[in-house]
Amino acid sequence: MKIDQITLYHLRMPLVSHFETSFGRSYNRDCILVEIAADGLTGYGEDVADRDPGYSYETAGTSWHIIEEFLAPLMLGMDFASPVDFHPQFEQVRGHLMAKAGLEMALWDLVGKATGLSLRQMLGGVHERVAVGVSVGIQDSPETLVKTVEGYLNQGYGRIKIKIKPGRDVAETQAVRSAFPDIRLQVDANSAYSLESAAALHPLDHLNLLLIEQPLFEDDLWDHRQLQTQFTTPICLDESIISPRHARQALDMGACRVINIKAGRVGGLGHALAIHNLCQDRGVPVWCGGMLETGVGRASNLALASLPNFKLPGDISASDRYYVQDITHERFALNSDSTIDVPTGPGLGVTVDTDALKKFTVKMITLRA
Ligand code: OSB
Ligand code: MG
Repeated sequence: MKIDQITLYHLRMPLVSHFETSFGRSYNRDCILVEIAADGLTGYGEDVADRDPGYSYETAGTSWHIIEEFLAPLMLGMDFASPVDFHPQFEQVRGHLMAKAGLEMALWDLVGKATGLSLRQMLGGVHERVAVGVSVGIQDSPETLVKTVEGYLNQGYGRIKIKIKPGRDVAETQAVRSAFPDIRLQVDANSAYSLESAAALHPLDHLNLLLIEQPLFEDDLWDHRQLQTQFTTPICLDESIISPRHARQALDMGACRVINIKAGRVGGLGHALAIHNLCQDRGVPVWCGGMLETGVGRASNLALASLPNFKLPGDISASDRYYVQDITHERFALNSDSTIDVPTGPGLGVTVDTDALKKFTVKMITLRA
């Protein structure tokens, strides 16, 4: 399929409630929706770079620049037989994995629409519904956190993740664990600790957590290995795993026992699939992370999480946990067994609501071959 047009939409969508992590508090969520056209068909992808460089160095602004100046000029006029042909063509542009992943997702959607296959079928997913949980931001106090968690448990979420940061970690996690002794619980520090300051987290090792996510800095693979030797709870890496090579190296050195896979973080679904396969071969469980996606990115996450080695519930909550109004006509709802159905239509299996798209677009550009 020969790509003849690429349109970028910088979106800013109000969140149902603010979301606070160790790197800050957000009331809105920005991203770039990518629309590509070929053979009279349109494919959509979500570039998950946010407004601020808090989770990673990439922002909606850097993505815009890299796509407009470098990636789109390469992609326009290119002929793709399969989405797995994407990555080798863009290796001359270093890094900027979220920008690449947005374009690549749009290509999977486009090829799916051309062939009639759903993304789940193209990736080799085996489940029709996937187990999900909810990621709970830092709250004002342990008491409010317990109340917020209770609300999500009442909605039917079977796995809770709480965000932590230095000084807002052990008391919070203990409060949730004593209020709900049997729930599936995990924590995420988003790189807020050093090997030294992470000593404060030792009490967490006795709270029966599923995992401790990304305690140390993104480029501290070796220190994560040192920390893992001190904890019986599995360490899970998110930010540190930016490619299949990083996944292999992390497993080789024992830096983690679980991997959170986000297609956006690793440059796209092709690399996400490669990391899944590597972990499966090594008996290492993975789960699907989230970036507060719109319906477009959520559809992609659901398809990815339907692969067999996604052994732990994903950060893929129902649409109403994030947005009153989404940019897709489809909304995703939680089933009573804490699962969400994987879309079945061609490609991502979602349709874009053009009125909502207009409403949330702060900037737009169309590029042609
Ligand atoms: O670290 O997993 C993370 C949201 C934005 C950036 C990073 C992270 C998150 C989440 C939310 O934890 C997951 C979701 O529900 O989409
Ligand atoms: Mg994380």
